[in-house]
Order: sequence, then C-alpha cells, then structure tokens
Amino acid sequence: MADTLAYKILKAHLVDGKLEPGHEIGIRIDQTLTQDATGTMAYLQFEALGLDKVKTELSVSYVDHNMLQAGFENADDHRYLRTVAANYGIHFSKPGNGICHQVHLERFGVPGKTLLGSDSHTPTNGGLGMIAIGAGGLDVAVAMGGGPFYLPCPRIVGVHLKGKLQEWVSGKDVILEALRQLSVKGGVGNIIEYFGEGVASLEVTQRATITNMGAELGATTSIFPSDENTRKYLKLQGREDSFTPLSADDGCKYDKVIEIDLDKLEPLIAKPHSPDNVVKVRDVAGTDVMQVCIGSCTNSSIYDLEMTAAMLRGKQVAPTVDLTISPGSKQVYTMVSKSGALSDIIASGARILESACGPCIGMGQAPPSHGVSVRSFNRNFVGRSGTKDAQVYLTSPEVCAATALSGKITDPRDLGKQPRVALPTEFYIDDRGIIDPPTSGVMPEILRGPNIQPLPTRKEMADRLVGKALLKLEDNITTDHIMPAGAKILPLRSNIPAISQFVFFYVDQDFAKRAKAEGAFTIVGGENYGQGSSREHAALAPMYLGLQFVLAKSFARIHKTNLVNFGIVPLTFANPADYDKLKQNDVLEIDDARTQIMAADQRVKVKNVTQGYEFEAKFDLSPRQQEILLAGGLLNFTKEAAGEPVPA
Ligand code: MIC
Ligand code: SF4
Repeated sequence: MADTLAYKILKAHLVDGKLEPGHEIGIRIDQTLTQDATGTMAYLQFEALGLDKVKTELSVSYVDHNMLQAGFENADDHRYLRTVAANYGIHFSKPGNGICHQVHLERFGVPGKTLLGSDSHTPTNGGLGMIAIGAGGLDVAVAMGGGPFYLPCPRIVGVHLKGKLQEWVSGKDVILEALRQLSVKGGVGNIIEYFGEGVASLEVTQRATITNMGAELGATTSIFPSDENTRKYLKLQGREDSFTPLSADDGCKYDKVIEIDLDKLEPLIAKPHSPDNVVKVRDVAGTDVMQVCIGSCTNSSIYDLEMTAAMLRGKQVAPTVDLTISPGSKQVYTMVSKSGALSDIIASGARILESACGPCIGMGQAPPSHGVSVRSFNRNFVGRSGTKDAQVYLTSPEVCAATALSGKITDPRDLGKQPRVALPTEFYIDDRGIIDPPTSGVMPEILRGPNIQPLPTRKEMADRLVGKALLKLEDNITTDHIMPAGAKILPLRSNIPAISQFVFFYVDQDFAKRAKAEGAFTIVGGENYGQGSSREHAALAPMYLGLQFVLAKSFARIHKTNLVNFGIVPLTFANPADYDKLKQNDVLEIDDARTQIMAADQRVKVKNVTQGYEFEAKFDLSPRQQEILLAGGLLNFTKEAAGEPVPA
C-alpha cells in the first residue's frame, strides 16, 4: 500500500493500536525534549515513576524560557534541572545555549525518528523529516520511562507546494497562508504533510519555521520530506551520518489536500489577537509601530538573522521604534558575530537579547500601553506580550526589519531588490553548552530550592462530580487565558499552590478566590478549548483549585490529554443548543460518575441543578483514557499498573 511519509514513520514506531483514524495508537518515542518552564514538573513526575534512567535513545533538558533571574526561583529550577539530568542520563542544555527547538534541529534531530517534547512547538523538527509531537510534561515523563505515547490516530492533510518562493516572501508566509486557509482549529486531529515541487525551494530553516507554526493550526504535527536540502543542512551541522532520504510513496492518498502556490504568495501578517487573523501586509501597511521583535523558535535561524542584518546594514531603526533581536541559539549568535552581521545589527540601533524565548513568552520587553508590536513570533494572544491592551502582529523577519526601519508596517517589496543571503558554507559547531550525563562515578545530589514544591496528588475519581460553572467562555480559549505565563507568573511553574492563584487571572482577577470559596467547580467553554501551549499547568493548577470537569463545544488536542492526565473529564455538548441555555454560575452535577464514565456509548447525563433540567454530554476517549480518569490521572494509573498504592 502506498503510504504518506507520516504513516511510514508512525508504522515503524507503532507498538499499540490500529493505524486508522478513529482508533487510539501507541507509538515508541526515540527522543524527548523538555524546556525549563514545563521541565521541572516533567522531571518531578519522572522521579515519581521511580525509574533509574531514561529509556529513550536521547533525552535533552533545555533551559530557555525562565531566563530572567529576578529572584531565586528560576535559578533554583535551573539547578534542579541540571542535577536531575545528570542523575537520569539526560543531556542538559545550559541557559544561553539557545531555544530548545532551534538547538534540537541543529544538534540532535534525525529524519525518520520520533521526538516527544513538553512544548507545543516541538513539531519544528518535522522540518527535518521527524515525527515530532508536543505533549504535556507527564506524557513526556512516561515516554522517558520507555512507555509508548498514546494519541488519537491522526488523519493526514497534504499541503501541495507549487512553484517557488519569490523575492521577499519566506517560509513564514507559507504557514501564515496555511493558517488563513485552515484557521487555528483546522489542523486538530491531523498531521500536516508538505509535498510537491515547491518543497525543493525551501531550506531546512524555512521548513522548520513552517512546521513550528503548524502548532497554531492545532495540528498533531507537521512534516517535510528528507531530501538533498536536509542532507546539506545535516552536513553543515557535522551530522551527515544522521541523514536518510525520506518521502511519501508515489500515489499515496491524503485525507485532504490544500494547495499553496509559492509563485503567487505575497508577504502576509497576522493581526491581533489570533495567528489565523491573516491579511496581506499591503492591507495594513502604514500602521504606526512602537516595537519590533525578531526571534523566537519560529524565526531565529542563521538565515533569518543574516537576512535581518543585510536589511539593517548601514541604516537606522526609526526613532519611535524599539527593535529587539534574539538569536535562536549560541550557534546562530556566534555565527552572526563572526560574519559581522551582529555589528550591522548593533549599529542599526537594535537591542540584542539572549538566545532564549524572551519577549515571545512575556519574559521582558512588554510593549507600551496600547502599543503596536510587530513580531516574527508565532502567538499574539491577548496579554501574552505582558501588556493586556497591546496590539501584536505576527509576520516574517523581512517584514519586521522593513517595519523597524520605517516605523510603520511596511511591505518589503517597497524596498526594491531583496539582498541575497545564502547559508554560510561552514557552520560553527561547539557543543560545550550541552552537558552530557556522566556514565559512571558518583552522581551529583539533586538540589531543590524552596520554590520546588512536591507534586499535588489527586484521589480516584469520585462518584458524584458537582460544582458551579464558575466561567462560561467563548471559542478558542487558549492555555494563556487559563494559566497565564510572563515574567511574574512563569517563575512559579514548580510551585503549584503558588501558581494556582493566577488561574484565569486576566479573564477574572478573582477567579482563584472564587474557586477556593467553592472548593469544587466546573468550567464551560466554546470550540477549541485549550488551544495553544502544551503547559499541563493549565490542567494541574485548576485541578489543584478543585476543577471537576470541563464542558466545551470541542477541545484542542494537547489540553484535552492534559485534562485526562490529571483526572479531569473533558466533556462536549451532545446538543450544541445546551451551551446557549447554560448560564455562568449554574450548578452542574454528574451522578454515578464512575459508572457513567465507562459507558460504551460515551454519553453522560448532566444535571443543571440551578435551572432544573438534565442534558446529555459526550466524551471521546479511549478505554485506556477512561481507566486513567477512574484512577484519578495518569500518575495514579501508571502506579496502579506497577502495583503501587495510589491516594484513596
Ligand atoms: C508557549 O509558547 O506558549 C510555551 C511557553 O513555549 C509553551 C510551553 C509552556 O507553557 O511552558 C508551549 O508552547 O507549549
Ligand atoms: Fe519559546 Fe515562544 Fe517558542 Fe514557546 S513559542 S518555545 S515561548 S520561543
């Protein structure tokens, strides 16, 4: 049978289930990655599993998010991550070494392998022909322990790339066009596979921008074939031996195909406040801008920075604009410094930041009030930048640089000919920022500072789930709404009692107080509830406050799994009209929950106690997930399977 590339790799890694949409599959994971903001929790969970060493081919722990050390908290986390990595056979990428996805692409990604990462942009490495999937920290902990990763078997959407990229148009425009066509929920349940003659015109760095931002489509992952460009990139990284040519079989069938004609593509931009709010740059050209940020795991490669420098060379950033630049990795940083590009960037008046996520996750550089910020990043949700009323636009580094120079959103085609920038012929390789785990001898003590609090536990599922619907929310609620990040909140990631005080903080500042007063509560959401990040804190912290179940029109993939992993039932409305009938603060109740959650028809009866009626809700869970819910979460389920006691 002729297979898509994604199915070929999935088939080679299948350890459980049937590779058919509608079934759950378990796949073997070759490599894992974590970053610091999700990593502390993932390693606390790995420790709780009681294993000696990771069982993967490769596991890497990166530090790239919580880089501001305004107090002891982040430094404590870094130290814990370094010492825990040494003890369990994990490579540790030091702070300053770069953004996890960029460094992994450079130094570790291998075509045809599977990668599971506790970050939603793990699909970046799909640009090298990997199946690279984002997940919650607990799923990554289980995979590090050698367990399969379970997911609903995806459908494959083929993106036919025709023609070749024109001047001033880049990989970012390809993914913005895909977002324009498919929307932020268009990829849910799908793998996006790129094919066609246009593929050859894209370097691995451009492909990685595209697969990275496939996360914004809600896709399980995105993948490119592994071809001569892949070989070239791996060779430049001194890793040609990792190369294998990979492509879909001739005549394979995609579940759906969309076309993007690169010849016709124009510079695009996503307007506030959603990555799919895409228009032509021309349509918003002339808008006054106060801040421009170039960097993030989407657009901080050597190509992106050399292009930016070529555009800024000999010019000055507009007096009204603050331009920040974050190189994606130490490799990129060093190479732009050796080539002289860094001097051009500095001379233009740009502010140079560390190789880290930085402003992308609100770690500094919050825009001014009502400020317009144009960024080469991937998310522009309300408040994510650190300024609630900021207007954040997402676009390519080319549009960013043109905009920084003029102070207004600018279509770079107005600047004349695009400078020619090719990848350097030699890459700077220095892995001393990655600490290999010791293979023998005395292991360092695992050091935990006061910010690292024990994991909260959950009891087995109760037979009666009841609570006020403390919020009734609209469509596309993000995990940034549920569990905000930013410089003030992110340092509390390893302290659930502390971080839970900020659940839904920017939606309702009193939310945590109201939740505590209730003891137990429920949430009602619209379509695509929980889109965005992989942060399991968006399930764990509400669980800690007493969340019983979420009733929504539909769920985003990672958040739905995270809810199940922490024993919270994700329910959808059997009849969408029931969403309209329901009011915030109605008390919702499920009786015989333990029996109902095992129902073969996957339907439960929910009582609206306040309004005095009963309605039907559905769930779409595998038998394994039903058992996880009964056990009160994946950690209990895994312990039960190993014959260990779980909290009663
Ligand atoms: C993000 O871009 O939202 C993050 C911060 O990288 C998250 C992970 C996290 O919340 O720690 C993600 O994308 O998964
Ligand atoms: Fe970091 Fe931003 Fe990428 Fe998330 S999206 S990993 S915060 S750079």
